[in-house]
Amino acid sequence: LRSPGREEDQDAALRRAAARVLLSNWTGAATVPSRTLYPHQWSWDSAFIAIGLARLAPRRAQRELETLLGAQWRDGRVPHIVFNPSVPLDAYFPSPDFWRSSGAGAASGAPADIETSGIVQPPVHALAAWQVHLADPAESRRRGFLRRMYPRLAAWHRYLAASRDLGGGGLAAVVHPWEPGLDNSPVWDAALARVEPAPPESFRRADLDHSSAADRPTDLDYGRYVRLAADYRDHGYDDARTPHAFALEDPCFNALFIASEHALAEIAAAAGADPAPHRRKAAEATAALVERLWDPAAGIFLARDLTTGEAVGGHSVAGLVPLIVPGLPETVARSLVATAQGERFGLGRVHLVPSYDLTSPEYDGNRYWRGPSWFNTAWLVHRGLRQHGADPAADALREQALDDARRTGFAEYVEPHSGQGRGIRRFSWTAALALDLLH
Ligand code: 9YW
Repeated sequence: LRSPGREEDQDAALRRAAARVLLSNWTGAATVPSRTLYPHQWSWDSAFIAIGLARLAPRRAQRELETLLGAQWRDGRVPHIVFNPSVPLDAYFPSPDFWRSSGAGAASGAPADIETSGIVQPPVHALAAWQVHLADPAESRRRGFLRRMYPRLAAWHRYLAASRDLGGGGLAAVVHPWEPGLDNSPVWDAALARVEPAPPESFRRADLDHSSAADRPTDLDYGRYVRLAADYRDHGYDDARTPHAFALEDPCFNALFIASEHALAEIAAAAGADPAPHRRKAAEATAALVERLWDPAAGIFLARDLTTGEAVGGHSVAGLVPLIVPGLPETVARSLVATAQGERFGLGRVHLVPSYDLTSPEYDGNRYWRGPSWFNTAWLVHRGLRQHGADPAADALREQALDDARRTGFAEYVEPHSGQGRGIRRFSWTAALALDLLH
């Protein structure tokens, strides 16, 4: 057993180490997920990073979100990557010359002076902005942080609620496997199999310069990612005009939308606007989430493929994330906790929360989102467990996340059974979320 004094020392050392990662990954206006593998600004990474930075340097956390929202398109979309112009084009693929956002034309309203991608990532931003505000409300008010963020965050949510409701049922669809943030999850396999891959010689993967091929998506996955992104680009990133070959409603993406919509209500009230429309939208989207994606027999939320109209059968950590939704029916929450603790996710018996069903033949404990445990989804499940009163399970998950972050040098993900680090190290959101959990 660790003695209390020793525990304090360890926590202080971890806090210093996490701070060092964030400081060294700061570029002057934002934080890169990793200096080597991901040398630009990523959308949902920045939201998680801001949540951790708020514990360290609240003003810098505000800057992180301001920089991201500064690259917002006129249609409201927040791009999944904001490119750093001083990084060489071949450092990351797909690069600005692939996305061609600044030349995308007046209709999409992409900024003319900043290069971005054209797809999105999960909307964690309002949730992050509210936490950043709460970390230092006086400084936030002095800088007019919420007043400046509110219209941008509201436009981002309107884009998702209007242009992305491709199923017409009140949920937002993702149109590329990079959008839900769980790139190569087995959940996308069947939908992706219908996509004709771009020829392998038409692109060069920069990710393999920095990470082991066995831990990354395959070349065939990449061919399909490239095809889908190119089709969207060639239709001017116009959601109504693009014949989306890939369109799904993802439970994690929509749960984060709902949690953020609740935060947006708080932000609206603090910024002198009316919170009521946001509370209404959050309640409607919660009802839609349960009605369209909850599978009571499986005890988990399932993605819905809008091409076939069918639920996608696999058990992914994305299906547990709705635990963070305030006002989720208690029976649903209880069933989710039981699923997390059952044989498919082994909560409390393996490291963190595996990204995919441990009992499935598709499970691969090393390969990215096909099994490994990630710190952002562990942080979300931790938050959900707390919210629903499962404190012993939340405490254990918190302890383990701190331990795994320390042991692995802030790995990108870990193998669930051994707890060994996988992917890159000094990964920003791992450090940031450790800082938040330490608080
Ligand atoms: C890629 C930056 C991003 C994360 C995603 C993760 C990965 C990009 O890295 O995607 O090149 O594969 O899947 O969730 O935001 O950390």
